[in-house]
Amino acid sequence: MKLSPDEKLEIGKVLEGLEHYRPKRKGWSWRRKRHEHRIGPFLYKNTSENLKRSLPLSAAHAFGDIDPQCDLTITTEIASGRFEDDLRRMRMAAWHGADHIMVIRTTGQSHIDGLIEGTIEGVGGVPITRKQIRATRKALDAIEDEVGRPINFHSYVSGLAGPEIAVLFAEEGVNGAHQDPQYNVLYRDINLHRSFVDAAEAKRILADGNILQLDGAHNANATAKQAWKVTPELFVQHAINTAYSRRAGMPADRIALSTVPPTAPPAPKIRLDLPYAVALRELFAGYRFRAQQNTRYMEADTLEASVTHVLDTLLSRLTATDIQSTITPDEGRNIPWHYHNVAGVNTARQTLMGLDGVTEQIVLKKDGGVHAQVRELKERAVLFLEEILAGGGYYDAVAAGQFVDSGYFPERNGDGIHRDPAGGDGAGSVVPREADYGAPVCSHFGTNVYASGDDKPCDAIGGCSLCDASKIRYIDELDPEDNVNQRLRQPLADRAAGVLRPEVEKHADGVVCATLFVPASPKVAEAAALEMARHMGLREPVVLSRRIMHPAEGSVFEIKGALDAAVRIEDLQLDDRPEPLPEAEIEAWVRPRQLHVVAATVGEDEHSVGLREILDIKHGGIEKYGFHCHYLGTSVALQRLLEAARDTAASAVLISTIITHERVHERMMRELHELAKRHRLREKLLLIAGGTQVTDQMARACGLDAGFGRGTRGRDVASLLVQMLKARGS
Ligand code: Z97
Repeated sequence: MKLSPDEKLEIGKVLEGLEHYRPKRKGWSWRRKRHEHRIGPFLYKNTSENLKRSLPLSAAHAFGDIDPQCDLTITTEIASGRFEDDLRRMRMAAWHGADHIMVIRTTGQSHIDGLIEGTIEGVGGVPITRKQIRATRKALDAIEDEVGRPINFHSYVSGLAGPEIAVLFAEEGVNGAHQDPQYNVLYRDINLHRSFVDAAEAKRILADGNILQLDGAHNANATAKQAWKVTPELFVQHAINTAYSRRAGMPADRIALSTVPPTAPPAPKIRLDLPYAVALRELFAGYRFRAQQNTRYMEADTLEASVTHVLDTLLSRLTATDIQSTITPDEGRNIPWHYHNVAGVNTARQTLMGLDGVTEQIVLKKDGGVHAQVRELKERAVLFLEEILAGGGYYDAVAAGQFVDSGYFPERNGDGIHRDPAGGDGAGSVVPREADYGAPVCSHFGTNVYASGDDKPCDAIGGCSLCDASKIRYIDELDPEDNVNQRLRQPLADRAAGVLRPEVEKHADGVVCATLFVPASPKVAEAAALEMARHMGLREPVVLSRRIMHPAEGSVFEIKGALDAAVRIEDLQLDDRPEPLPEAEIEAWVRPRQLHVVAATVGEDEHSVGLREILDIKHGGIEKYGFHCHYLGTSVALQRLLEAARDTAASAVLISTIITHERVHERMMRELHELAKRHRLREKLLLIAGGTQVTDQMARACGLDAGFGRGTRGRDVASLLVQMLKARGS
């Protein structure tokens, strides 16, 4: 399957022959770092290889459309609830620089007791099935070819089906996974013993599959009432999972700690979070870090969330993270939409490029305040560990509610999570292994009778699904209603009919978002905003975010609702004007030629602002490209303009005419053309008119070379001048 940038990703092609598809590569990929990397006008210090195709940051046009890629892996979490929608979102995110795509599953899939087949639609995610994973990997294989960089696909190994899920991931080429038995225990009430036994097996499988593991410590941060107070415990959680992973056979560089800067403004974020990050780096030297964005204090305001994200990313750069997560500002709002994903990815990309090389200029103080805070955090973590030992070990500590207590250890609040070691899902399901136990796949922790000689263990059983893909059984979706073919019906029918609908959450769902400011007190304003949204034709409007501007003066609301609008592409009037030439190309042609232009408003027209903006360098007027502009003033006689054009040997005359009563603007244009002809200047001069009521068609009908209306920028005029002068052989 090959993607072409100007064509949509065809889900039909992804599904075609899916039962036989094998991933192109397996295992985790890091970006290829470049230290001294010249890109456009700059020398970068912390970049990786450029992409083959991408969409640069908006400001890039001022720097030759460069798109430097930072050296950190960039994560985004995609979870539309339908895998076929997710694939398009992944492609968009990849074009903006994401190369670690996490697909969150149905809420609480850890509660599902085994692998499930058949894709049912999830609440905020899709359950993990072979079909969904394989389709995703297949699409990502094509997307990574399109952008020119490996893309890591990530999901979760948890719940009672953990080891089975790990096998599935290893078979299908999933590249990264969360795996942490403490997550099962604390957040999903799965039996302690079962969780740790399963974890050893799952970790072994992930290790053999070269899959990067993320732990689950960040969940304490997201759950605790006061996230900055669980910091000592976070170190302990990282340590338990890391030590356990090593014992299960994971190499250090396949273990990534999932960390979150614990606070957000108005807390004094950097003062609290920096020592935390430094202590973590010092304690876990040699391991990889995945810096998750702080979502604990993320409210509905996306701008506020973005600022926290920028500060999080600053910490990542200062304390050497390997993966920067960009969980969208919408995770805090539970509405993971693709354009917020892209905004999150761009926040990280923009921040990291802005911080390029910063550690060569700024060093963290090793003494004083930070040092003392680092030491204190470590001491509290050691005390936490000592208390576990004194209390009889990990199981007893969990039973006693030592974890996710919102006291700053050793202070305690008594609100920690208690789990009975003999209780929870799967309690009593762990049985001792028989001495002649034979594992069904080669990756296995512990006794396996087949693993005796030098041969692969599965040789004894005629191969396993990890070594021989033909052993994998592919089961398609079983639900006759909720399956991809049914769900695609409407979108494909729309496509065939040339119909477009707006989209936010799901393909062509008609959802739109609107921003409304209402000048009243908050309650009145909110009710009014919803009513106004209904007037706009939005069905079932809901307020997504509200911000009081002033208790009496008014509030601003972000509202979403459904708009029943289907637009036929064939009915659209498309702007067929060509894109203006790139700025650098315009300047390179104009500057050496010393071109002159005369300009004025004509007739009895005193409206000079529009024309001045087209000429003036300050707002991007044509002066900027090297045109010598002779502005003659307002209400200038046409005769005078032509004399000035002759005196300066100008290439063009630009007139502005705003007043239109009795069609005076058209008369001015016609007269300019006639007068230039009479003076035998017409061939030498380009004659161009501008004004709010002027159109290109009108200006040409009046004998001029071009006309520009509302919204014209200097670049549009300069570009056309260059093209016309070139065509005349100037
Ligand atoms: C992140 N936004 O980026 P369920 N194991 C671990 C987890 O953290 C999770 C699961 C399993 C977050 C991810 C929350 N984390 C979202 C260590 C989920 C899977 O029980 O199937 O819902 O969770 O890390």
